[in-house]
Amino acid sequence: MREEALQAIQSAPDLETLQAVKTRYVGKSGLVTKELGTLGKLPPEERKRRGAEINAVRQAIDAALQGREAVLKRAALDAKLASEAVDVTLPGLPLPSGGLHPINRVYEDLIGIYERMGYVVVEGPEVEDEHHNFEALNVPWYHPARDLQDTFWLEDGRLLRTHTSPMQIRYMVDHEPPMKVVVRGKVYRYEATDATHEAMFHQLEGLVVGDGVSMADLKGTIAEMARGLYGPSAKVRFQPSYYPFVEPGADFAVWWDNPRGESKWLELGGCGMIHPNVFKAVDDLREVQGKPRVYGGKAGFAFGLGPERIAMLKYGIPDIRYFYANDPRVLGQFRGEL
Ligand code: FA5
Repeated sequence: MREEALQAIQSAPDLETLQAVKTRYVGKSGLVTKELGTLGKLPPEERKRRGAEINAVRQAIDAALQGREAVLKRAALDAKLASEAVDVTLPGLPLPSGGLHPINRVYEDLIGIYERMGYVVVEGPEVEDEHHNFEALNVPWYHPARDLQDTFWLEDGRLLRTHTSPMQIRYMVDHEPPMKVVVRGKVYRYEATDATHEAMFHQLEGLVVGDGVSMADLKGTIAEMARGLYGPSAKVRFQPSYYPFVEPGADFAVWWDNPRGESKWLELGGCGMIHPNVFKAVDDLREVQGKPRVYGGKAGFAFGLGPERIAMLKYGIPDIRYFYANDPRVLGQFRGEL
């Protein structure tokens, strides 16, 4: 029986068969167990000898079962691992990827340049009140400059901001000089659209206030931005211009050296030295909030520009309306690259 059992154990091909063999020999009513049951009928001398004999057989069988079980378990695990293995050489499933909108890419470029110069980046409300959008910026209601920026009015008397300049007021009311800030965000104008004008577009506003800030600082800052955008030989041009909230005021353009041979002056935006009336309006608002008047005797400059113009030239987009028409043929060209 010993040889027969050991033979059956060694040749069991899997754990199930091994379990059956175990039951057959050492289970409750297995052959070895039954054999032990017969001991009681033997005379004492015989019983001792026979008992030792059967126990030896049982120990041999138990040891063989244990050994075979370990071997089969190991084999089962190996087979499972092999069948569940991931083939890392298979090609992956393609993931559809989005991309940064061209305007956001231009913002990233511009903001990177200003952050390196130590500017703080802020945003602000798109729904504004008349006081921040016009009044405090030295544009009283009767002033003809209001016609320069046609306005979307809301029913409650508020409006969609026509430029990012109201954030100059908000930031100065909340902070004390010195300060270097850029504002990014959407602005809205009630005007007919064409290839270079949209009713919703973006601006980047700059504001610097401190002691002895000068026009030279303003020009140097715009020149630094131009070099950041177009390389060390970039040129800038300033022409006198009128904005009620600055004095003197100027428009600035950057020479755009285009490899496609379309080089030209790119009219980017307006700028100037902050008008004393603006500082006064800020201090008036601060006083209402119980804050000290701190802008008397300060000097500062501000500028505002439209990133759409930069993006149109950079990416060769001929019409500003393509940016916001959500045409996948346009936006698809910017997929994946960041
Ligand atoms: C302003 O909005 C002033 N707030 C800029 C400023 C800030 C001047 C601080 C002085 C000091 P303007 O209306 O020129 O200025 O607009 C600024 C820029 O926005 C323009 O140069 C142009 O690049 C862009 N822009 C103006 N109107 C549109 C439009 N309809 N569509 C697309 N871009 C526009």
